[in-house]
Amino acid sequence: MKIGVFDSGHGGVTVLREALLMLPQEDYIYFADTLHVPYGEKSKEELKEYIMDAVDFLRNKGIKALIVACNTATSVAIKELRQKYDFPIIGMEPAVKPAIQNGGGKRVMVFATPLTLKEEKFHHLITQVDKNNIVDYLALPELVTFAENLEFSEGAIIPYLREKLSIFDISQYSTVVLGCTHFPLFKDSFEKVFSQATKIIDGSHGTVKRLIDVLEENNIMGGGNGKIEYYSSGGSKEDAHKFSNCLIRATSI
Ligand code: DGN
Repeated sequence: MKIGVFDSGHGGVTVLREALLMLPQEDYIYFADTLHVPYGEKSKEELKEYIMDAVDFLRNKGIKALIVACNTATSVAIKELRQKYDFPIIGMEPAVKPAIQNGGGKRVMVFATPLTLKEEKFHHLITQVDKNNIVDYLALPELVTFAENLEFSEGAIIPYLREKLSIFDISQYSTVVLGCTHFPLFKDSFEKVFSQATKIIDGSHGTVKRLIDVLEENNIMGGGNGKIEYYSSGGSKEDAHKFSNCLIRATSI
C-alpha cells in the first residue's frame, strides 16, 4: 500500500521530495486541494471540511499512512484526523526547536501562513521552547499564490520579501524557519535576502524521520519503488502540470 501526501496545493512536494530521498522503497499518492488553495486565510471550520474530504479521498484510494504536508492543515485538523482514521498520520510543525538549538541565543524568524501563526498549536510551541523571547514571526501568504502560479523568479520574489521584512533588522537572525511547505520552493530568494550566516531550515526532514519511525513501529515499511500517483480536487491538466513543475523545482533547488 501507498503513503498518502496531502497539501492544499503543491507545496507538499517539498516533503514528498524528502520522502523520495529518504524512503525510496515506498510508493506515494499525492493529493492537492486545488479547488480551495490557499488555505492560509480561510476559517477553521471551512478548512476542516475540505481537509476531511481530501483525506477521505486518499483513504478510499487505499493508503497505509498519511503525511499532512501542510502546516496550516496540521494546525487546524490534526487532532480530528487522528481520531477519525485508523492509519498513522504525520503532521508538520514549524521547525522552531532545531532553530533555537542552532541559534546560540541569537534571534530566530519563523515564516508561515496567517492561520498557522494564529493557531493555538503554534503559540503552545513557542511558549514551550522560546524561553528567552528570541522568536519573531511573520505571515507570507502571497508566497503560496506565487508558487501556485509557478512564479519563482528572484526578480518577483526578492522585492516582495524585502518589502515584507522592511521593519525588521534582518542581520540579527541566526536562523530562519520556513513554516509552510510552499516556502522552500523559494529558498534561493530567501538565501539572497538574508546574510550567508543565516541558516534557513524547514520541517520536511524531521517529518520524514518521524514517518520512518512510525512505519517501523507499525511494521509496514517498504514494498514499493518510488512510484507517484497524483490527484487534485480541481482535476485539471493544469494542476498536473503545476505538480510536476513544483516537484522538479523542489528537487533542483
Ligand atoms: N502549504 C501549506 C502550509 O504548509 O501551510 C499552506 C498553503 C496554503 O494553502 N496557504
